[in-house]
Amino acid sequence: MAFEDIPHLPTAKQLLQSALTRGRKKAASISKRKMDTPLTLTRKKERERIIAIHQDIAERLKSLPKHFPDLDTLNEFYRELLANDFSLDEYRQRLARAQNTPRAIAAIRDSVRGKIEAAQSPEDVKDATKRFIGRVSGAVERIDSDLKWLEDVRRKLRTYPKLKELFTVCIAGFPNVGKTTLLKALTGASAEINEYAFTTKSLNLGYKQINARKVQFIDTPGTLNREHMNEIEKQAHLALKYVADVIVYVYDHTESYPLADQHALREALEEHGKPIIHYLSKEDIIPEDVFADFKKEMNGLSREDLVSAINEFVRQRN
Ligand SMILES: Nc1nc2c(ncn2[C@@H]2O[C@H](COP(=O)(O)OP(=O)(O)OP(=O)(O)O)[C@@H](O)[C@H]2O)c(=O)[nH]1
Ligand SMILES: [Mg+2]
Repeated sequence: MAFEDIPHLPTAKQLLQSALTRGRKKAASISKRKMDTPLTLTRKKERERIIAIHQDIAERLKSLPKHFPDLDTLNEFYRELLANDFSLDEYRQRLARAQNTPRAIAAIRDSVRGKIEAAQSPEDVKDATKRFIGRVSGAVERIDSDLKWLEDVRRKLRTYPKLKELFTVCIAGFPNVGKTTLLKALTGASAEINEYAFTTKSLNLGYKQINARKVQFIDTPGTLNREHMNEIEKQAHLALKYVADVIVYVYDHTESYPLADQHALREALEEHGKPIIHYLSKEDIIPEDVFADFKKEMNGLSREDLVSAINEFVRQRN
């Protein structure tokens, strides 16, 4: 999903200015031929002007559906994020309106063209062009709010995590348990690690080649608030729901959060119906027997065993 490639949208005023400039240049480029009378020369210039005006607007607006995501094929992760920020119906309507404007302007151009051909004086030809520009201005101004709205969408889309369509492992768990540290150890991704909770404020992504296949890792922020999720918690929730093929649930036996709570969050994650690997962090600072018990009782894995466990899921998928 290359949301960052969506071109900036002009305002109605900019769209019109650019088209008029192009029309003016085009008209100026038509030079008088020997046989031309003032009337035939004016006709030629105005004909070319209105064609250029339409073309300029069409070029800017017709590519919109190519750049803006098609809701029918958009990954559910992004569709739900978008639906959370904007009305999808409104999105469809506004996009369609902007996209259909060139067709409306082409119809105006064609009707004005007849008037240009029929005009009997250079003044009448220029009058026809003036009326054309008036009607085009109206059509463009009518989509001014659509363009502004779509520009807001474009800016928002750029802030969404740039996920790839790959086998995906989501790393989840309580705050401060070592999720980002694990991501970094596995993939070398650069991301902020701190000794305090809620360090991760956006989805951190990392990639690792596992068994000749590129695997995507998503480090989610500690998802604690399930009632009123903030933007990042929502992204994490949607990644777990729609993107994850496997969840690595990070347990921390050192301090902080009671184990019962850590179990409860893991159980809540089972709602997604994804395989969950139990991983125990901070192996280096917890007593050996605690680690051994975790391994036995929870079918828990150390970092060493983790990659081969993920590898097994990747292999099954192939
Ligand atoms: N000794 C030791 N410390 C660790 C290990 N993993 C993480 N830590 C420490 O635990 C703290 C939290 O690590 P993070 O990786 O930021 O934890 P997180 O789960 O991503 O935290 P949030 O993003 O806030 O949810 C940091 O001080 C890390 O250095 C580990 O395996 N061993
Ligand atoms: Mg983190």
